[in-house]
Amino acid sequence: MRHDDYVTRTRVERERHIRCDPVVHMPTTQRWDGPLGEVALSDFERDGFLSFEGFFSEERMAPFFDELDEMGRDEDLLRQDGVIRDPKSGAIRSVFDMHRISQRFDELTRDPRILGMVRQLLGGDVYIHQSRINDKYGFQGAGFDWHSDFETWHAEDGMPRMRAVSASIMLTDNNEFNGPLMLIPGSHHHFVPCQGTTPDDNWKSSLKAQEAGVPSQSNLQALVNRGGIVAPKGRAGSLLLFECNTLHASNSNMSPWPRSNLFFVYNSVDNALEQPFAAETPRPSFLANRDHPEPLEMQDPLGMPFRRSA
Ligand code: 6CS
Ligand code: FE
Repeated sequence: MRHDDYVTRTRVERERHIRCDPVVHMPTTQRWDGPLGEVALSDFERDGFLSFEGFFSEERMAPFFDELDEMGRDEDLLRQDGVIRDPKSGAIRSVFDMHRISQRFDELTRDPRILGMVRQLLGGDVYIHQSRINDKYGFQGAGFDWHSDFETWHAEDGMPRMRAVSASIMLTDNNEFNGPLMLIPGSHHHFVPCQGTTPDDNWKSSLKAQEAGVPSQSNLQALVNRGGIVAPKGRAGSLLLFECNTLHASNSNMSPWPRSNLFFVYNSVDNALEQPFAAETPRPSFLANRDHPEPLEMQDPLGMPFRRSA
């Protein structure tokens, strides 16, 4: 039997416990070897996220919109498995594998500032575990229930350790009305096992509305009592980095304004996927990259690869 520090999806509920992995993985001697200073590093360690308003200019984001517009008219693309539609309205909810679909998005995964911060947090080379856009159209975009991404990636994809970070780039403004991401600061320090086994092919429904892998209300209550809830907002081009185990959720979009966020999930090359810990079969590759992880190399925004220093 494989040892498992993060047992979850059991028939009987298990108790929440403190995580068994560091939050910032870079060894202390090289901790400052990157764009994040000590204050930012300790904020991330304490809260489980960092938010950067106006990280990219709105002009820098414009070509990404144009490309998305084009994709929205590409019928072949829209029929692929990685395109998830809202069960009620039929509108696009998520498009997975953005970095494989588009070179422009692929290059953005290697943005030197983002990659520099992520390498610092994860302690060395990283690759893309998952990429996606979550769209919430005005008046109709549905929300996402509370969850830890790591809980799903561990249970359903076999991600062994908490050593991954999501970079969420706001492609539209995120405000209090259009369903911004909400996080529970400090929740990443705890692992909350979830009750209920994983159904076969769970992803076919979980990406529309999650049922397995949602923490109990008593655990959510306890963690919110300690950390509260925050919803970082900002203009298009703002960035949020959040730790893979930070509990998060979002409300539906009741406003007329669309909310579209891009997510790149970076995983350490030393944390490659194994067999799922709590599901029969691994999920498809557009949800969980199982290719031999090639470390990402920084790419300068004008298209020139950076030379790696030793
Ligand atoms: O199942 C997943 O991998 C995804 N689902 C959610 C609700 N968040 C993260 C991830 O994209
Ligand atoms: Fe999530």
